[in-house]
Amino acid sequence: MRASKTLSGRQMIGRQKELHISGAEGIYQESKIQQIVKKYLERGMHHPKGKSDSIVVTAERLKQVPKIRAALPVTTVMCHTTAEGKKVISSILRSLGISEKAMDMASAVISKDAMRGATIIATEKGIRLEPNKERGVRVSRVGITGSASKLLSTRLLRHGINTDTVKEAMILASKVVSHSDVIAELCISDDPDYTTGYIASRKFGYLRIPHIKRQGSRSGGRAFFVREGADISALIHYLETVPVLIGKVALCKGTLAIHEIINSPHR
Ligand code: WAQ
Ligand code: MG
Repeated sequence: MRASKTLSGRQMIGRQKELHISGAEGIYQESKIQQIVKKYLERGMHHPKGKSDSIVVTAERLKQVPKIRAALPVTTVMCHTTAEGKKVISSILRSLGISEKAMDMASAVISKDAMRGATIIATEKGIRLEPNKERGVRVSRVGITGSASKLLSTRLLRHGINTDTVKEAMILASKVVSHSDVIAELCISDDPDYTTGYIASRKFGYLRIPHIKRQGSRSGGRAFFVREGADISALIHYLETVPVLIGKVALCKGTLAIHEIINSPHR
């Protein structure tokens, strides 16, 4: 589903600009489609970013058998302010070998107008690698099996975080970092009221970061940090079109201090 709004103003005579309001994707059994489309429409119609004037829903039958991948373990980093949030981001990304240049590029892209998709950034040189810089790369064809979804909900519930937002983000991140060329994903919601973001990596799992941005801020986005020399079109093909189902759930560890996480990586 993609919901958007057309902006036209005096500054844009003769041109129109599309503002991305909301998007969602998943893999579902045929019997669930009607229910899901209803939920997606609801989301596109009532969004804190504003009123959409176009909602496009596409349903496709999968032509490939989905690959089964494991979910990342979920941990919340202890973090109480946006200032602390900034420090947490740099220490995690630094521990993953991501350069200052690459971090600066990610924050520059994310603080601009929200893109529909994600930017791809080279881990050392810090340059952007996605071919379409306005749209970015949109991860799609990712879902979770029924049994894994139930177990995940039970585990998240113990920590009071069993929401669609957390589940969907963790499922997406598990697909993204299952590709060996992706070192990490940084995500900040573009929803003005949602101030918890995350960094996902094979090394540390899915690390939720409260206060990653100021309340009320409309900027947000995703950055995928990739290994130098990665085959970008193969990566984009995997992220956008290869169906992946999360079939195995990992531990949900609750809240930990940053030094506890960095000193005992998941793998
Ligand atoms: N593929 C690539 N980029 C995407 C996708 C996608 N499927 N969906 C969203 N984005 C990008 C796009 O630039 C959006 O503007 C931005 O990410 C934020 O998307 O555990 O809700 O859907 O509590 O607003 C994090 C949950 C929630 C943290 C993130 O993102 C937690 C969220 P949103
Ligand atoms: Mg959003």
